[in-house]
Formats: sequence, C-alpha cells, structure tokens
Amino acid sequence: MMPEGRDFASAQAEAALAVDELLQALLPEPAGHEADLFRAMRHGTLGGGKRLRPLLVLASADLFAVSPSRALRVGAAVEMVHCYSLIHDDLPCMDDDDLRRGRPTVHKAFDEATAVLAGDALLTLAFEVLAAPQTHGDAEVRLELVRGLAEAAGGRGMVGGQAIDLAAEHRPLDLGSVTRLQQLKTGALIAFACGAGAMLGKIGGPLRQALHAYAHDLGLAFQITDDLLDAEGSVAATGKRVGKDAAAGKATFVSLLGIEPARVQARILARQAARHLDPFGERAGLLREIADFVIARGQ
Ligand code: GRG
Repeated sequence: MMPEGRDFASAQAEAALAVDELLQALLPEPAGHEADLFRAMRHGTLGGGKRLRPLLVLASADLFAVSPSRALRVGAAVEMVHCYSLIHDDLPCMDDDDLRRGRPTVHKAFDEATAVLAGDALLTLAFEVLAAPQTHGDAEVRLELVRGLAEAAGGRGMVGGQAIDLAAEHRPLDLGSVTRLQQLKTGALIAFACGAGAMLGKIGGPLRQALHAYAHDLGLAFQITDDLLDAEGSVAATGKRVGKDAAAGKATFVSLLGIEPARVQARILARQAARHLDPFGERAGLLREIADFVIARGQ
C-alpha cells in the first residue's frame, strides 16, 4: 500500500481516489423513476470526506498482504455505512443541518424522504458488497465481515451510541458515560475498519488484539479532535456547522475536560495507539501516520 519513501498525503490521496472510483462504479447514475434516489446516494457519498475509514481498512489489510482490491471493497462498504449515518444525522429530526462536507446536506439538495431512503439504500448496499464473492473467496470470511459490520453499525454499536446521544439531551452525562457513548457512536465503525484487514487476512490472536487496542485509542483521539473542532474550528475548515455541542448544552470531552487538557489527552491517545503497533514493526508505518493525522487538525 505504501512503498517506502511515499509520504502520507499521497498515500491518503491515492486511497481516496480509489475509493471514489469504486463508489462511482457501485452507484451508477440510473434512468427511471428511482433516478433521484441514486442521485441522492451519490450526493451523500461522492466528492468529499477524508475517507479515513477506507484508509484504515487498506492500511490494516496491507499488514497481512491482503489484495488491495479486496480491501477496497470493504473500505467502500464501511464508507457507505458512514455516509448513511451522516445523511440521517443531518435530518431535521436529528441534528437538522444544512451543510456537510462544504455542500448542502442530502435532504436540502433533495428532500427529507429521499434522504431517508438514500441512507437506507447505502446501508443495505454495504452488506451486498461485503457478501459478494469479489470481496473474498472464502464465504466464512465474508460472513465474518458482514457480522462485524452489522455489530459495529447497529444497536450495540453506532446506532446505539446515537440513541444514547439523543437521550443525553435531557440528562447530562459524566466522563465515563461520554466515553462509552463515543466508543459506540464513532469508535465501533473505526474499530471495524481497523479489524477488517485481519479478517481479510484470516489473522486472529495477539496481532488482531493489537489492532483492536490501536483502534480503541484512535477512536477516542478522533472524537476528542472532533469535539475540539466543534468548539474551536470554522465552517470553512470543517465544511459543517460548528459550535453545535455548546449550543445544545451537550457534555463532550471538551466541555468535561477543558480545551487544553482535551488537546493533551488526544496527543496521549494518539501516541498510545501507535505503541500498540509495535508488534508489526516498520510495516505499520501508515497506521502510525494515520494516528498523527487524526489529531493534527485539533492541535
Ligand atoms: C443517525 C444512524 C445514525 C447514526 C448517527 C456517526 C453518527 C451517528 C453521526 C454522525 C455525526 C457526527 C458529528 C458524528 C461524530 C463524529 C463523526 C463521525 C464525524 C464525521 O466523520 P469524519 O470526520 O467525516 O470522518 P468525513 O466527512 O471526513 O467523512
């Protein structure tokens, strides 16, 4: 994935381009009455985003010499689930946002019903992609990927975290509860992306465990940085509305720890995440750089 000497920015750009090409191919512009649905799915997935989760799949798969074309399909599947969550999260019944990735949200560019359906269709297409033989020749591996993504995205993962987040609007959370909420809401999908390389390579044991530990710390560092950007960032830099957490009176890592301690905590977690990669030696260079990249925007 990243031959020696290649810098992080070009590895990330190359991965993002490859994911975009595959998403384009998986979401062709159709004719007919359902055309708007597919246009909305394309609007919600193409042309923006850091593509962090697919990059994590590609980088973890590279540790075990998994074919990049297989890893890319898993990366596209995770990105579709991530994009569905953003589309639904932006709806008036949730965060009610007009701007995402610097562009109108899907319900603004289309309408609410189409945005709901576009999210639904992206979620189900993700599993169709994972279940297809091109993703892996071994049906047991495909089954593990399907189950892993379902667990990460569902009620005991991302959707469960979102439900806790909504309930917390009426009940302030302490640091332990915020940590758990975020581990479910954003951490579970990031953890799936990191573990997917090991699933594709049929690797278990201590190496899979090491990736899991990396993902745990990376997910928290990512969320603290997202909180910092909401507190301190600009619409121009983030491509979305900022200051939402404080306006909603939400308990976040930043509101509970304070800005500077939160920044320090993100740095500690990123360093700790990288240490979990020691068993992989030089081969984990890209994953180490991802940990730096994840916190850089908040430092
Ligand atoms: C509504 C089903 C449902 C789930 C909502 C993940 C989530 C749960 C909502 C997304 C909204 C949000 C602000 C989540 C917190 C952190 C996060 C996931 C930010 C966006 O991810 P990035 O920074 O975005 O990777 P890009 O645009 O780069 O892909």
